[in-house]
Amino acid sequence: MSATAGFTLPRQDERYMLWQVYLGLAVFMWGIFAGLAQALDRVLPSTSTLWKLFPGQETYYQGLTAHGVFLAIGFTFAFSNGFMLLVASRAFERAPNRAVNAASFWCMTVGAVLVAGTIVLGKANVLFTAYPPLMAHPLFYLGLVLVVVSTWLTGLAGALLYRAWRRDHPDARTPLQAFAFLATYAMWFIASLGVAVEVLGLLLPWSLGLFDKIDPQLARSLFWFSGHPIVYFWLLPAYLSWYTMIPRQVGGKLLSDPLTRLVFLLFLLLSTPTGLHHQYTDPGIDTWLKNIHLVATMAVFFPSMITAFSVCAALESGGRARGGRGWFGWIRKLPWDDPSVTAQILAMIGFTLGGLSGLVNASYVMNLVVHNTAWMPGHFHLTVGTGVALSFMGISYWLIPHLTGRGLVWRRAAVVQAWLWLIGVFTFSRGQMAGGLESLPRRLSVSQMSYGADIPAWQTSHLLTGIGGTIMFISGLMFGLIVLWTVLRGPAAGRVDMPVADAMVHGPDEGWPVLERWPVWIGLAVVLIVLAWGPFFLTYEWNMVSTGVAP
Ligand code: HAS
Ligand code: CU
Repeated sequence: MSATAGFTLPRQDERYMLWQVYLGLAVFMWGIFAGLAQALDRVLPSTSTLWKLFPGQETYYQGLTAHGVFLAIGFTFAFSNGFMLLVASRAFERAPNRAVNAASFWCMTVGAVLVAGTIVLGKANVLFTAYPPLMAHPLFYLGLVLVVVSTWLTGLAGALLYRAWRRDHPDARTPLQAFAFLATYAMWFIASLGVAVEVLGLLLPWSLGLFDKIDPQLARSLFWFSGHPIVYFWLLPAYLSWYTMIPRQVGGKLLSDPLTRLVFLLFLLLSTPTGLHHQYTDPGIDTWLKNIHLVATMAVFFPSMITAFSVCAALESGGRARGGRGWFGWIRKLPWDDPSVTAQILAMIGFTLGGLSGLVNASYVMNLVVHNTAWMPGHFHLTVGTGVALSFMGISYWLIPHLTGRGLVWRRAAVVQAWLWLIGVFTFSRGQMAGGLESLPRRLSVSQMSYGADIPAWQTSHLLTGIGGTIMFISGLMFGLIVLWTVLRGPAAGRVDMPVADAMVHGPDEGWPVLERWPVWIGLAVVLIVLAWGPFFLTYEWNMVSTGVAP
């Protein structure tokens, strides 16, 4: 029984959440289809025919835009909105404001249609970073605005829930899952202001012809203001599940409730002052400032290390409660036949390597070796492509039965699906990373490249990337079929409970009261951002001119 089993959410409210999850999953299926084209581009000898086979992807860059935007922005945001708001509503035991919840759903839907439509029509071949001077159709930018506004509305729905709940519980500790929601969406709201200014102030008016020049360097920097914290906006819903749900699913306990809160607060504080680690090689930005962002990046590594330790402890408590003995005997006793658990443990294993490769990226000197090479897709398919995506698949394996009342079909196939994803991504990322270390550029069509096709050091990389990516596609397709069949034909098994874990060593009331003081944490987050980004914006003009970047 979950702690919130007594509370039922009105069906209509749940429906908006469920449909937002469905939308995310539909976009996911389209995104992995685009991913297959990317994988085949590495191994098929030619070229133009490949891109004719995939509708809406007549060129490599159109396909790569679809792949990146659908998966990194559409799938993650929509899934997170639906899942996180459900969790927060359950934790607060209240229905969210229906109009706000509905507005979030409709903004996401209309935004997704505009973004996907412009990409498919070939009017937005700008990749997911949308760097100018590449220009997309104005409707593409408008779609992006709506998608981001949808996340703000979901955040607002959660904040309203909190306000109402606090009125009734002036002295109580916020339920942990709701706390995680608030930290995640507060972090993202502040962080997303960079990309909001970029799109509304630069890209959209420029694409409408309101001015004919744009400053690519300023646009890039505004993008990365949001672009690093966005990775934690993708990640934190998975962390919420790893901390507060997986322990219950494996029959164990969450290590410490206050420590978990501290971790989410550290992300609120440290996610945004880091963005310049994407711009180590950019001109016109002082090295000392880049190094400040480097230090903040190393600091934001820390809460993930706490997570690794805490989640391992929780898994161990579950394995031991199930009779596991000895140093490693508990691992075997984990419920590996449960696809939701297996997918998420394998996501953690993939993410461990992704996180470690992030250390390489963050280190200034090593970054110069791997920046803009195929190493990067190796890194982020282990992080967002596995730590997050495979976790979301694992979550779906209980979430869809929970919301539809239909039992999960083909459980064994679902377990195989999770393993296949890990095998696929390991093969893929091994290929990409090895290629990157041999200077293979990223964002390059291998089947169409005019040089380097015969470089021996790249051949194994292409092969592994092609094979690994294809395995990932097969796994993703299996996932889609399992979910679809569950929704359409799953046995009417009744709703499974939402898992909510109890704490092992420290309960909610043992934490410092200051953990509940949102103005303190949000204020501190803003101060850190001003310290890390203020000098950049203040000296921007002068730096550009004095270093010869701008006339
Ligand atoms: Fe990153 C580039 C640095 C995390 C995604 N990153 C990217 C890009 C993406 C991305 C998409 O400093 C490319 C953007 C583009 O298109 O240009 N990244 C880091 C660092 C971290 C990090 C230091 N990245 C992420 C996450 C992502 C993500 C999370 C998505 C979700 N990344 C960089 C840098 C660049 C970069 C540079 C720019 C490079 C360049 O030059 O362009 C850290 O936050 C990572 C911390 C993670 C860990 C792992 C903890 C492990 C855990 C699991 C434990 C396992 C258990 C299982 C419990 C320390 C929590 C046990 C199992 C049993 C069975 C017992
Ligand atoms: Cu980053």
